[in-house]
Amino acid sequence: MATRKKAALNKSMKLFYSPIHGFIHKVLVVAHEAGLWDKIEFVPIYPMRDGYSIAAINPLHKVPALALKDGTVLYGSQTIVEFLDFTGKKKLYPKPGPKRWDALRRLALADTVFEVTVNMALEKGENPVRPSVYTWYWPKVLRALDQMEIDAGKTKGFDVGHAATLHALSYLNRQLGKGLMPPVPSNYDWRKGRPKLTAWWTKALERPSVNSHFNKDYKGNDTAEFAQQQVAEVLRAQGKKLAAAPKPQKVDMHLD
Ligand SMILES: N[C@@H](CCC(=O)N[C@@H](CS)C(=O)NCC(=O)O)C(=O)O
Repeated sequence: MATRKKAALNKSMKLFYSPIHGFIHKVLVVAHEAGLWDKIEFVPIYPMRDGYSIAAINPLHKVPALALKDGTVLYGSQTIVEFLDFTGKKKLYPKPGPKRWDALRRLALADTVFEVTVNMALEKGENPVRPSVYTWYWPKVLRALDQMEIDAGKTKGFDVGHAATLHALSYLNRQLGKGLMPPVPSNYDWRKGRPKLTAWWTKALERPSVNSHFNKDYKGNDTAEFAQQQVAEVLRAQGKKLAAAPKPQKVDMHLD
């Protein structure tokens, strides 16, 4: 039996995600922290490239999505990280009480920074660009970064809110590097004037769960053909066939 096939047999879940260089995926960080890395078969999906469709198993056609052996598919990164933490070492969600509410607040803060950064990056490809998208979203990012600076000075340890903060900051870095639109200054550096957040970020980059993928090129198979085979496997586990799936959309938006 081929080595990849053999290795795949030991995996109890498939994680559909986009291996973007320089991006710290909170789902990957949590999977690693939970001790589940080896149980996962990683399936690259680039939802905005032709030929990659996950719509048959996730009606939102979004990544990340986590498929279990029985064909159950979890989507929404918040759902997936809670599932992974619960299934694994159960350490990134403090027990109900002030610490947990604070971790969840920071999770929401960071995930919204990620979401508005995605929206700003997508808007860049529009013609004409609606400047209001930027004037509305950018102040949210600035206020959130200031809150992260306060949080960095107060919180200890590493919880799900921290994983999400890495996710948001790394994605923001990537999009700032590619250039956003005014009023986002060109060469904006969120580290300037935020020494606690900068120190926290630098230290967090040393974690094995971050090293596992940060700034590493993806070495596995990331072809559309492989992705569609994996989608078909999930459908088979659900007792369905890929032929019944909606056709991939024609894509004219670009984001990575
Ligand atoms: N709220 C979702 C957001 C995930 C998300 O924004 N995924 C983007 C990755 S860039 C995506 O798949 N976009 C494709 C699309 O919207 O069609 C989560 O946290 O999982």
